[in-house]
Amino acid sequence: MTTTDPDTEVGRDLLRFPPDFLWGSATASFQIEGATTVDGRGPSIWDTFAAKPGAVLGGDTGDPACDHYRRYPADVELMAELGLGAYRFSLAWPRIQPLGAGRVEPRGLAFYDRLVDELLGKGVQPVVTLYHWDLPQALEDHGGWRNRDTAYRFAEYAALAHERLADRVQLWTTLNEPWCSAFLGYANGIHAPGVVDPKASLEAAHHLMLGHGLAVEAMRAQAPADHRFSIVLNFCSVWVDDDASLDAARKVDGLQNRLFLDPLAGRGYPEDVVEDTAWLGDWTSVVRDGDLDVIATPIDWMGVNYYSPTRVAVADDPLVVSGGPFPGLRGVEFLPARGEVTGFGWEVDARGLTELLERLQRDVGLPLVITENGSAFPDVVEGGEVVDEARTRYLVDHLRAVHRAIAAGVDVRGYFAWSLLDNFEWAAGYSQRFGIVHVDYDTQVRTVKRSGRTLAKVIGANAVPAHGYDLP
Ligand code: IFM
Repeated sequence: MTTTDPDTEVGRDLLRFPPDFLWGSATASFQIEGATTVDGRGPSIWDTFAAKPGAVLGGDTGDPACDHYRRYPADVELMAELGLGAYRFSLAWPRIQPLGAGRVEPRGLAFYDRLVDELLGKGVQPVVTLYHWDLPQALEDHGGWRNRDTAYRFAEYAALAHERLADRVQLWTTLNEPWCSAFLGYANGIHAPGVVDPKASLEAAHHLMLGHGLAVEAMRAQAPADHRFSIVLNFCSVWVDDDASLDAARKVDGLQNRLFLDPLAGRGYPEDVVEDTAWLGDWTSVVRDGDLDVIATPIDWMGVNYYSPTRVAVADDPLVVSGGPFPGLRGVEFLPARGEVTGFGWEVDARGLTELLERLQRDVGLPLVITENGSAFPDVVEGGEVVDEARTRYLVDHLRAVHRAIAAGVDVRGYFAWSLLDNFEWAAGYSQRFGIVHVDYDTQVRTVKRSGRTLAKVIGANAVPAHGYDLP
């Protein structure tokens, strides 16, 4: 590949990123905060779900997680030591509105005030996600995202949180991965609230997207001109071995990527996905006049979460229900991962990220930020160190993939490693470690892993090595 842009020039040893590239790491409230009953926080669907026997591996819960609610100053100090320019974190809606509507809990807002001030004091730019899955349980008691009303409650909450932090936070994300909230939460129920109702999961997806649009409208109406709004989607590159399987790839791409991308881009819900899922019943009856315009309200950037490619093939029986979280998916077989896999069994192949970014540049045309990318491996602390070679390779290989996309002309503005800290990995509890910083859950001691030190060097150089995994 040749490049003419000096900012992304391929040098002999280093692949340089654009000068104002945003380097950060990401977390989410329920995964790290702990303190789930402190300072008036209301219960979330994840508190309820984790309390159900068998729902979360090992019976793990959100307490104490990383005890970040109390230890945030030390964690911010760590970010500064790593040289992070930005930190992506989420607000816990039930800390701010314990019942999801009405009464606001001042101690919840005060926590995020303190966190934002601490970040700014250390020169780390806060990037706020409003919803990373911890829906107030009181809203779920009325149907959660299956209920249209939740979209309006979300917009109210977004507006009040934004108003409080607007003088210090410019970069905002509405939802993290609505695919997961809708389909893991309501289609196969492996995530909170644990509902198994595929048709309702598509209705939930619509209400999530409506909530996103309403929230952007509400925040934009009160925001200074320099505020930038976004949504974060979890995309996958869908790979097949033969042409006969291309239609299987279309179906998975439709439910994973286009169902969310197309309405944001003003194209409405993809007709083929609506047709593929029609046998579940007409979920589009929840789409009211004007909803699609609200969802397509302009945003300023798109958050991209990428972990792994997905391999599929056409199934022998076109009507066989594929199972899993994809509502209404038929005639598709999911193939096993190939080559290197992570602790979760996810295939490691950074080519999927370059391919995805190039596709998003064509399909969306917005500035892109990698808001999550990372890998889980079973780390050990030895002699006070964590030598996580596999995660370090994953990190550097994926950064090269990002660089390749930038060199090919894709407008990528930043990269956030998932995750700053090992944390509560949802249904897998604490069994999967994604952190660039190790957390000892007994002592809460943090140990920066080799991957964390590598990211710090990458940030310092604003470049990744062209070959190998070491930076001076
Ligand atoms: O830990 C999650 C995160 O909350 C959302 N994106 C994927 C990560 C790894 O599974």
